[in-house]
Amino acid sequence: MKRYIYFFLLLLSFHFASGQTFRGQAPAPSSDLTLWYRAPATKWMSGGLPIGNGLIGAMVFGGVEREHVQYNDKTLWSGSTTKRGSYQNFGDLFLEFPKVERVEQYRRELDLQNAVSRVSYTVNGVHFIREYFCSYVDQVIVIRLSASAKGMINFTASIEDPHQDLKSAPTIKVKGNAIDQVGKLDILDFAAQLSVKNDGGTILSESGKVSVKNANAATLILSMGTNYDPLAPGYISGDANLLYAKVSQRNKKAAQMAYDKLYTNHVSDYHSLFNRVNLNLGQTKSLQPTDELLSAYMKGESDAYLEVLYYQYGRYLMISSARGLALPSNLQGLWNNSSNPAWQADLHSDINVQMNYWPAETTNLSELHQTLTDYLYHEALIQPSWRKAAKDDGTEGWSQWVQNNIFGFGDWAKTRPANAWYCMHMWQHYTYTLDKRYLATKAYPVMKAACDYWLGRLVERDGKLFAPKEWSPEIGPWNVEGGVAYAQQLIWDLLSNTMEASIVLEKDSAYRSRLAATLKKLDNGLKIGTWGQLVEWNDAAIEEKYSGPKNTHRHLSHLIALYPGKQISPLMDTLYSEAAKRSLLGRGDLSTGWALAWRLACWARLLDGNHAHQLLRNALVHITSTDITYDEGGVYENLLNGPPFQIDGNFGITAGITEMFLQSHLGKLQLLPAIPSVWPKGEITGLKANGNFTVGIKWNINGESSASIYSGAGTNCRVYFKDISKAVVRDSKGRNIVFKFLSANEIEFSTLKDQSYVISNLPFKIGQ
Ligand code: FUC
Repeated sequence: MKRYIYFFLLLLSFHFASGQTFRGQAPAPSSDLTLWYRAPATKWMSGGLPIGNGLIGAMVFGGVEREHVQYNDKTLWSGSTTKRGSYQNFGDLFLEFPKVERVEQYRRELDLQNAVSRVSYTVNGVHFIREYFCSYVDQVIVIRLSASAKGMINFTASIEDPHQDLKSAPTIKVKGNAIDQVGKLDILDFAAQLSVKNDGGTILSESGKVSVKNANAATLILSMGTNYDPLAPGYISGDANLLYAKVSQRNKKAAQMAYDKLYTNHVSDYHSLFNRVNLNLGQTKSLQPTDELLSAYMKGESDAYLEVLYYQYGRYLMISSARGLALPSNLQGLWNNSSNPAWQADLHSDINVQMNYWPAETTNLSELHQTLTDYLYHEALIQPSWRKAAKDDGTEGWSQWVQNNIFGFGDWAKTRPANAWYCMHMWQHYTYTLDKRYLATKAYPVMKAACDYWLGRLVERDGKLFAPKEWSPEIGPWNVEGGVAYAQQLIWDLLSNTMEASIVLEKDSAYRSRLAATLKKLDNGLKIGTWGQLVEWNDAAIEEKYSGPKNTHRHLSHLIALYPGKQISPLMDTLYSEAAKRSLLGRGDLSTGWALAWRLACWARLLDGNHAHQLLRNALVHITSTDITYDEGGVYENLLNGPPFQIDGNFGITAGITEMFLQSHLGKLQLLPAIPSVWPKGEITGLKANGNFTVGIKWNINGESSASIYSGAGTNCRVYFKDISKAVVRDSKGRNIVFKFLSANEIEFSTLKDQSYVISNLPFKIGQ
């Protein structure tokens, strides 16, 4: 018996991983916002740590004897303009190290403040550090291996391509100190190159691998690409040779640079985006590894540290998966280790692509939104398939499908109102930036073409206009007549915004009158049903059958008007907001990952911070299943949302939390609209609001609360805050600014472009 106990205690004190024992606990990393672990990842989906530059990226496992870095390029798709295909794993880089028996002080981390992943450990008194990052500036993945003693870096690098079953399999060849990977999918050429540079010691290439012996340090550069071109006819430009030349040129350029230079290029570029928003919820930095922190959080034993980490993780993931090319992040952002991932990791448009961009404007990453808005522009107006889809529907403009590959091919089903949903993004990019040139050249033409689609498709019944043959994603029957809230609300939003855009641009007044007349007749999708709910289908029999108070379906398609739309708000009309609340209560607080995020945002829009926070708690539940599950969601130990991993949930939660601090969809800044009682004190800086305002807010239930507002456009500023009457507004020189009372809770003052203002004396209360 004693022996068993001894063995059990021994098990507790060591981690075992592929033959090594791990002992001696590494301290927490010094950087504040870091995901970290005491053992290498065993599973890609739940454990890997993602790095990326918006276009290419990798998942790092952190093995000691065998490192696995699986890499991706957002454009690597099988399929074509006529075949769905799938997003692909690009390849796997392996680094084999000498066998070790005892590993001490092991730590694997993802430093969100610098966008660097690290692995560190000690073997026989020598401390090894590896750093991994994906540079936007230099367009390469960089891996640096170093040690505390000279001559200790020994490894063999190799690359595997997952497409060996193709008729003409990709080739992997060693050329000097580099490994080339070259291949072709259905229509796309791809190429990658890994170069290895040693600092001291020797380097040798043999049998398809590159080995470094007794070096002081080594730097690996991985470059990759495809000949995908979103604007080219057929989406391909240039041949395989040109592509290879570009990829190896990029590699050579980076390989010639000192590691420190690559590192500082990367970190300063990343800081220019990431550092715009800072969140403090009074948390204390956790000294626990992230998996343990998650368990502690679930037991209610940790403070808001994990919430802040998770919030900023959404911004990190966005910067890492949505930059540089007119192609939105897909269902998995850009990370994928499979040739057939769930839903092909496609561009799913009945919620998912949209949700990927929910935090773009509000969390001050507006330029990243262009990876979606530019994509919409060329798909809607330049490439042929979306316009053909509209013609096939017997109308003009553009339309598209639920499942989309990157070559304009779509299938499964049309989700026609998604064109209006997408246009909400086109319009929001304008309302947050007030960039008129963008509105005139990009957004308005796309919006107008979407209006053309609906002007030619709406049908009249009893004096009201309805979208025919509609569907409420992804619930209930197809081809419903007589009004589906999802479609009606979105079309309402599209027509209203397009009218406003034409006013801003002072053009198309006749067209605007047409839109106005249509809007007047349009059923606006807001109707209250028998149990006080917001009706999802006007057809009473369908509504009764599918939308009972006990239906906990994941989609909230009929609540678009509440979030992300702007048709329903308790500040405008409590009749509809109460109905939305009924519907939301009916749908419940448990669902798959992304659906928790949508619920969270809706509760924030209903100004219920405690309920929104409950959804955050429900989203921060540790999941391990990698199967498609609709009823329960949460996060893996790497804090990616699922199951299975689907990145929209990460983005949706970040966007939803932002709605708890600041809302501006009604044309006024609603400060602290949904703060839960567990956050009595805090500060957020750098959020963006409609009207090109940058807003920071500091609150304290027992002290002073204030807001700082930077006016990027010099427009009037309206501020909503309960009992704002005693507020004081000052400019940056401390001069009092006179404001107008619009009500006891709302003030308005004029601003000068590029000037800052501080509102103090805000009487902050929970549920204010
Ligand atoms: C929609 C959702 C599913 C999943 C899929 C990718 O169909 O209903 O839950 O997120 O997209």
